Amino acid sequence: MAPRVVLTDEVRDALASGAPVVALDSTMITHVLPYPQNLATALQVEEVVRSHGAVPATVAIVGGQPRAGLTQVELEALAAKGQSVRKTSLRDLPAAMAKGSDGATTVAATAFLAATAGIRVFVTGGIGGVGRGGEASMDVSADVNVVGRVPVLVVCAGAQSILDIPRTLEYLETQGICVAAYGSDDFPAFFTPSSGCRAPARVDTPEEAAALMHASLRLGLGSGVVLGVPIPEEGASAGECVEQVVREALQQCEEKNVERCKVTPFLLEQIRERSEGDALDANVAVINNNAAIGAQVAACLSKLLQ
Ligand code: PSU
Repeated sequence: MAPRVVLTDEVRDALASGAPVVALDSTMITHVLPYPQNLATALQVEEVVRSHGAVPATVAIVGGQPRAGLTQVELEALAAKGQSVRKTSLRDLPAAMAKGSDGATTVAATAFLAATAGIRVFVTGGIGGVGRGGEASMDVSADVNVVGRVPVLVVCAGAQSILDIPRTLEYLETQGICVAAYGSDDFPAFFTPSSGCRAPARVDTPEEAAALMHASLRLGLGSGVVLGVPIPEEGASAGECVEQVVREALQQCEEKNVERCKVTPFLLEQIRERSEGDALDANVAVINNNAAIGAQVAACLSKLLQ
């Protein structure tokens, strides 16, 4: 039987020798950033990971095959195809494989495939969570479920404030997922450094973040860790502009009594229409920053695991 996740030689060798490896998701490339900025960012993020001493492994489904580590030609193809590549969450993996199609992996699918390949650290932009009105619509991303099932540390800038962050944190708690904020007491909300919700734990260095994951592995919890890294200085003002749009849109929803399940789509549409450029700048700043911190955490963790 073919290996469950096909690795590049570089990723396989790094894992075999216990060297640090960082998984990266592909939805960021196909569904979040536009072409050609998505390609430039994907290449840059891999370079950031390398410059901090880890091997990058972008995860995607290519021709029905789950992969960790893509060639530049494959990254270029994925970036050019953009949203025509299917956004592939956990439930979509069997169909993508059976049909031999391409798939851009979400946080849920990437975390699962990374864990299957033996990769312990995964860097992304933002995680999915409980949607506004999710208590009625049951709009809960598989992201916050899968991280409860696989031993992977997910480095992200939190969940966007278009989601219901207090309920997202509740859900993470129910799943027994260790959640920490990096250099902050508050859990971040992607475009803004604070969601207004306190994070259950705080770490201030890559060593401390790696120690959390190491403890979780030693306990055999079987679940992952979510590390929320606030948006860095260089993306902060663009992020604040997007956040302002979200706040105004939320106000409108309240005034117009918009049905709760329609709030998230409305907010997303408002971000797209009113602050696309700022959202792009903020996304790029976030992903590069997360990659730098994630690679340092992976390097510390690989030492602890030796
Ligand atoms: N939120 C973000 N950025 C993202 C996503 C969500 O701020 O890129 C993407 C990720 O791929 C995430 C997915 O895993 O959306 C969640 O989608 P859903 O809610 O359908 O599970």
